[in-house]
Amino acid sequence: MSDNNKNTPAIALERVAGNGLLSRRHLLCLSLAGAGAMVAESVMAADGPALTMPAWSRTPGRGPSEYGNPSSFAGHIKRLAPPPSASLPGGGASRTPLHLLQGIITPNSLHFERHHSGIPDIDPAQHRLAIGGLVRQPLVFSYEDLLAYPMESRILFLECSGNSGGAAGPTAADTSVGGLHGLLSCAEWTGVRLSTLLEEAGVLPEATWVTSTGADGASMGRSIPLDKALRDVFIALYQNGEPIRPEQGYPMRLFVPGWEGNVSVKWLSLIKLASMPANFKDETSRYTELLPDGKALQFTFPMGTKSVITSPSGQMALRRQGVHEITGLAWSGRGSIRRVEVSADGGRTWADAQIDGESRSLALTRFRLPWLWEGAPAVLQSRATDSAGNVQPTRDVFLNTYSPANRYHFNGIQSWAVSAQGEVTNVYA
Ligand SMILES: Nc1nc2c(c(=O)[nH]1)N[C@H]1C(S)=C(S)[C@@H](COP(=O)(O)O)O[C@H]1N2
Ligand SMILES: [Mo]
Repeated sequence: MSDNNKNTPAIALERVAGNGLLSRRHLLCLSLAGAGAMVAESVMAADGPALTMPAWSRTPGRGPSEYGNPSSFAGHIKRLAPPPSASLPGGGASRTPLHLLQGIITPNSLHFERHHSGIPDIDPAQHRLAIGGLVRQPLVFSYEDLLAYPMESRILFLECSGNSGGAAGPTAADTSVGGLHGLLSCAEWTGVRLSTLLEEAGVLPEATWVTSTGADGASMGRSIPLDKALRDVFIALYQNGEPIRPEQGYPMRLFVPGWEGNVSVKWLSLIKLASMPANFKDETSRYTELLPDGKALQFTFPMGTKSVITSPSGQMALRRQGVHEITGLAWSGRGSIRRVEVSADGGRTWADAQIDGESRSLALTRFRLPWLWEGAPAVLQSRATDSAGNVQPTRDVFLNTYSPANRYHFNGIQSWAVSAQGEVTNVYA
């Protein structure tokens, strides 16, 4: 490996926007462009050990097990969970460590959690799902009953409408992308279409709303319009191939694709057809945007068009100059992601990022773009556009639309500052 090109790329780099953003075509040959050279040199420097057979190659390892765990060296990859609160038994939230993960799928153990009254320990043999209200024939289903229905699987994101609320606050918190935006996860959910069960119960013509209630101590309930319920809502029984976790609503939860997490009622036990919303506590006192005049919007269901850079991101540090991959996640509650643009100069100039794999409707989408960091301060941003043409707003545009006290449905552009020393911090640009 040549020693004269530590920080200077060996090939001609095509710059596509200010402050070092490079063409997507370099994604395929980042190592030629200098990043790999550094890695290879560190192996050379470590010389001896790299050429010796390590201890773990000289004896048999541990045998197979019944249920696997991550490597003990990956034990730092955890949900960001605050200490339990005495005033809210079982309540609170934990966040997905978005900065420590790759791809678009959230492992089940790291799916974010939001509980209003803790996780009930439900015996599926005793759990029932009742369907009543404005139906011809009220029905009751056991878990076994539901397992016998035809199922379908979809990769879908779930986001709390309180996610990123901290980014609407007056000062930029010193936190990670998971700490700020981690009430967001994406999984392959499998279950039974609600329309199948509603057809069996026979929806009466007066019915226009579907209300659902969970079996947790909070009896959390929400209402959704019937047309959405019939379009794509389902009762999720599996999460990434295994039965859904207690944290996610075992043995069954409502899953409402693209809509604020709160309507996807966990530990689902009752569905009632009605001619109007039930006006449950959680749909009247929270979860929608507070306006400058003190009124609040009623029922903001779909999640906004949004993206965040997950690396480099808050509390990380760039340890060398040279080419880095900027990567992050984009999503929209109104369709798929058509475009993600990235800026390294605080939004003055932008370049199109590469969408990784296919962009799925109502799922997280991963984006990537190479960036040449030559030691100058930078402000990294991303901006998503969805298939319906909605463009993610700047933070200022979002804040000017609502009351300064509003913390729901924040989807403004996130800025990460990179200092001359390579430290990455959350900033308001
Ligand atoms: N029964 C019940 N359903 C619930 C909740 C709850 O506390 N109880 N929390 C809601 C909220 S606010 C969100 S954001 C999502 C969180 O789902 P998760 O914990 O699987 O991530 O579940 C929703 N469904
Ligand atoms: Mo939520």
